[in-house]
Amino acid sequence: MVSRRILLFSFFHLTALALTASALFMAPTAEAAKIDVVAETYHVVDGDTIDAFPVGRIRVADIDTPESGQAGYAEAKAAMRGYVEGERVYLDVDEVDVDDNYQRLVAVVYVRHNATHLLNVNKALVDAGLAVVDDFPNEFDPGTWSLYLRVPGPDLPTLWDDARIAYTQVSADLTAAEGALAAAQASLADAEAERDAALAELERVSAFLNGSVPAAADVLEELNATLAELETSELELAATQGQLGEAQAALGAAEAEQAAERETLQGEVAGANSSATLALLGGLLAAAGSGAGAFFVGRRRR
Ligand SMILES: [Ca+2]
Ligand SMILES: [Ca+2]
Repeated sequence: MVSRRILLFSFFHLTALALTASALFMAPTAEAAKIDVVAETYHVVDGDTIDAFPVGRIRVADIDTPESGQAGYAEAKAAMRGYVEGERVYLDVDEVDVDDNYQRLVAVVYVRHNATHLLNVNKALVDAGLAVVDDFPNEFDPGTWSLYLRVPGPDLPTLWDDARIAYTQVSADLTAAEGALAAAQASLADAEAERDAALAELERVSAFLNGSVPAAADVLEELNATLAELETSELELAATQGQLGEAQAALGAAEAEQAAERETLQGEVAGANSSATLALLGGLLAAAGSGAGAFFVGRRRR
């Protein structure tokens, strides 16, 4: 949980600043102002390294105790456990660097000695010959350390409570941030699913278009062919209509000729008829003339 560790250190920086500011502002005593944060020790790593809640690993400032396997290691570690294990520790944090290259908080560690004073554990270990001074360039000057720091008991629990409240708030914020992160991840997953669906739809439409455009081209080609056929048919129709017109004209001419012929024939027939009628009339008249003569002759004989 890298983010949790970063937050924890951010929390520490802010808390240390806030508590330093409030301690300076309250200024219960000049010495109490040295205490930046209060923590609870839950593990002693060795003579100069401890773990405490809520600040995490602490490198005890400007002293060295023997490493594992070296003479004095066990004694130094046992002495540190005797001072701080399970105890509330009062930390003067290095305001120059705050933590070291291993992200350990650099601090002078105090424990409650009595109602009015804290014990400087760093100096106690040096004085007992369990640690040596190793004066790093930082806030602290081991030459000025006194074994006891005047910090009346009632002054510090408030700082501790502030730290605990602040830590609780940071934890709640962290939980909320983790919730928000989970929600954001869920939203991202939803968005990815929507994107995938959109891509699939796009692919489907593309496939459809790739299939249908050639099909549409085929249909267009067929339509063009049909149109060409229609144009040809129209030309043929026009030609046929022309021929039909000529045929009609020829028919009209033939009819006119026929009519003229018929008229001629009728004239001849009529002429022939009138000649015959005249001959008949002549005959009749001739007959009538002879009949009348005979009649008159007969009348005269009586
Ligand atoms: Ca400090
Ligand atoms: Ca120093």
